[in-house]
Amino acid sequence: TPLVSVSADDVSLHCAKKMPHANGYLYNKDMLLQLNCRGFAISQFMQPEPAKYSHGPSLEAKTFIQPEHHYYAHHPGRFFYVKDLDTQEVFSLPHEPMRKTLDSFKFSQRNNEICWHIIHQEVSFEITAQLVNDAVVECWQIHVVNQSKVNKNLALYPYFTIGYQSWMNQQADFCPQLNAIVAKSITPYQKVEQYYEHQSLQDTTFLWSQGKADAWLANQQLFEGEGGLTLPDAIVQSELPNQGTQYQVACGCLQYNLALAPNERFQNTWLFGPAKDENAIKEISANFLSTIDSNGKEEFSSTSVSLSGDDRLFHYINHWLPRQINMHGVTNRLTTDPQTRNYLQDNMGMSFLAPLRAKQAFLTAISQQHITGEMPDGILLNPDAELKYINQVPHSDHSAWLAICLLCYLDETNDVDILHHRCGYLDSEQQDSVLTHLEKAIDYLLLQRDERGLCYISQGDWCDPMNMVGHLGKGVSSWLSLACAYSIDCFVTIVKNYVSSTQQNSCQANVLRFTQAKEALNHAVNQHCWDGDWYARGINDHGRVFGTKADEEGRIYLNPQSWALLSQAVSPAKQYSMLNAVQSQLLTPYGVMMLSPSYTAMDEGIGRITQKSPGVAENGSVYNHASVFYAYALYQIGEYDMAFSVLSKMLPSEADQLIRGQLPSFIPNYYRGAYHQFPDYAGKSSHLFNTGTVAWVYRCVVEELCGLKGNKEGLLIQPKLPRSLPTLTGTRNFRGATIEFSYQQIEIDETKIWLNEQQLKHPRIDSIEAGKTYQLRVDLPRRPSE
Ligand code: CEZ
Repeated sequence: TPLVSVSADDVSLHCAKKMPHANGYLYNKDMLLQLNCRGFAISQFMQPEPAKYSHGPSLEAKTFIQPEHHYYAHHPGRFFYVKDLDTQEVFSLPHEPMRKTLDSFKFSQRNNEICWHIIHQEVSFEITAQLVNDAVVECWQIHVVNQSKVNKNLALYPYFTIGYQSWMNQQADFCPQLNAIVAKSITPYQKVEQYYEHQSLQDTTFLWSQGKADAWLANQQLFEGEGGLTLPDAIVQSELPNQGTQYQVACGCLQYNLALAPNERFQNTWLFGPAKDENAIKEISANFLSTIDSNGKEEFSSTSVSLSGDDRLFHYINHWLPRQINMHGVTNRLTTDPQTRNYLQDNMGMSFLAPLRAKQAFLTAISQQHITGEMPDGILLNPDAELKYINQVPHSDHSAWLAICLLCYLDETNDVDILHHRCGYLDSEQQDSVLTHLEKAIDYLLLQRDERGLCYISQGDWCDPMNMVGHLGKGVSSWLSLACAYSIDCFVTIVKNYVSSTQQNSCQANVLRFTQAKEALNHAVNQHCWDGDWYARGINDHGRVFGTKADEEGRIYLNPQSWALLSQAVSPAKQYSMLNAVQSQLLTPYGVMMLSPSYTAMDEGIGRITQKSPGVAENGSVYNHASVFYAYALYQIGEYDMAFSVLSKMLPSEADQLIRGQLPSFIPNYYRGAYHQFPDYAGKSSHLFNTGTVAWVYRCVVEELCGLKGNKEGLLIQPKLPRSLPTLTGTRNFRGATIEFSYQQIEIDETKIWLNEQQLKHPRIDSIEAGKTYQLRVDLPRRPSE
């Protein structure tokens, strides 16, 4: 068997050791469960702020989800110890904590479940984790089958981490009425008001068993004894001691003694999660059988693309990309105050899968715009939500995303009504149409420019940690200036395509003014930020242009180059040298780095980004969100081969999967960069599946590669196949219709298009009818090889 196998239903890993961090995730709107192949788990739920019910062994910091998560021996997990009662041999599943080599191992991510299929000493174990739809609880099932020819006497012990819950109060016990281990705690607080606020918290963790266990233990220290996790005293003893805890760390461990004749099977189900109290546990367990359902249930209608052969990129696009986008849309990255640019871009992705949901989100965001036109740092999703972490730092770019994301939504849906929808403001009673909100956003951006006509960066733009370029109020961002120009372009397209001609008249003055401003922005960037072969990243408070040849570190940044293509700031001659510079300085086997060389020391004129480890995150990793901007931009200028290659590198290939260390079931936010500085680490996945990348990948695939992009009249047809793909076939769902397409590159001079066997004069399907299926065939002239 290969190390990683990919089938229509799953992505599987066949070894627990070669890719120890390989992981998968399950989600529903209220929770996220990440499971790594060896049994470690990260689980979070919303109440409504993110919270945990399975903790580390000591007090943990509360923070946002981090890349390159570190696993350690006592890391929370869901494990099953197994003891052969005849030989006394003990091993643990799926791999941790004992780390014994098992006869066969398979870890699979499926749409609705994560499972392991393990065979050891002629006993097979199938372990499945699922989320119960719309409930905050993990559902675990095991099937044990004796595959040998002799009787097997086994003891099976699920050992689920509860961990350190609270420095004020924690205790755990077995509750016979519930048939569950119940670990209660009190979330620590000091202010009286918090006592009342905390009334609704689910401070109890429970492990409920469907079948009756023979013994139990809820005391972590007693569980380990002197043997530690690799051979816990409690497992060595013949029976768990049925003991709870008082103000000690809890665990959920149950014992089942199994006497299995050949072919005999044992099965059980456990529920594990948070609850308010015993009554809640009773209810959850009583309901689980009737409610168990798929997580991330396909409530979206997705476009699928298929390619003959089992290419990983296409497999990802068909099976996992919509799921990853939906996860962002449904969980809001497990925050109650998503960063504005993330919220808008995540919902740009949702425009394809669940347009109503996307619309609602856009309106929510727009209603929080300031009357000045400024979009806030963070969108509050409920009345009690507060701006936290990075949202307390002023960033300058949020207003630029409105027109960009709305244009995509309009192209997909033609929902022109949204432009007339009236929304309020965060700080004013005034109500205006969405169209006016869009104008205000651009006006705000235009106002925030310096005497050169470049946009102030404040304490960051798209790049969060670029916080000291402009904190004194002078520094400017070339990227934001270009993004502002591109945003204007999107606005103008919105007006041209989606505003009725009568109303266009009232916008005309603004369209003209904005168009001139766009030219001025592009001009200013060319004048002040062109460095001979590429664009600099900005000019800081002290007047230093950075991201240039003069810099030893951070000489070239990717984003200004990509967005100069999008905003059409770059002339053909400049474009040539710019693309060369990107290819020669930023390209690695794992994708395009965000900047290079990575910073190795703090630069107080740039900020926190230069303090991040070199090659990590914004400091010069292959930051997929930045890469996909580049891919999208390459499609706009006709560089289809390069664009496709950038997209393909977002997933591990068979050749480099050991270096990347992850499965091809999601695109991570980055792979380590600093390719020339720290080659030993380059290519390693961050394993973080929260990323603005995926919405853009979807756009790249559907609108660009497949070339099926909506507009006011219908669907434009302009496939952008790379030379490496002689054919492409697939299905696209669009405004309720189904388009079955089939493209080929052959020896002809001009593109020919057939719709339901009729040749089309224009590359467009007009007046598409919902419910209908269309057959689209396109013959494309094969381009000579380069
Ligand atoms: O966070 C992302 C942000 O969610 O970084 C992107 C930005 O555009 C996204 O909105 C680029 O900066 O250092 C920080 O403060 C950053 O905020 C990071 O945490 C970064 C992480 O990769 C988390 O996703």
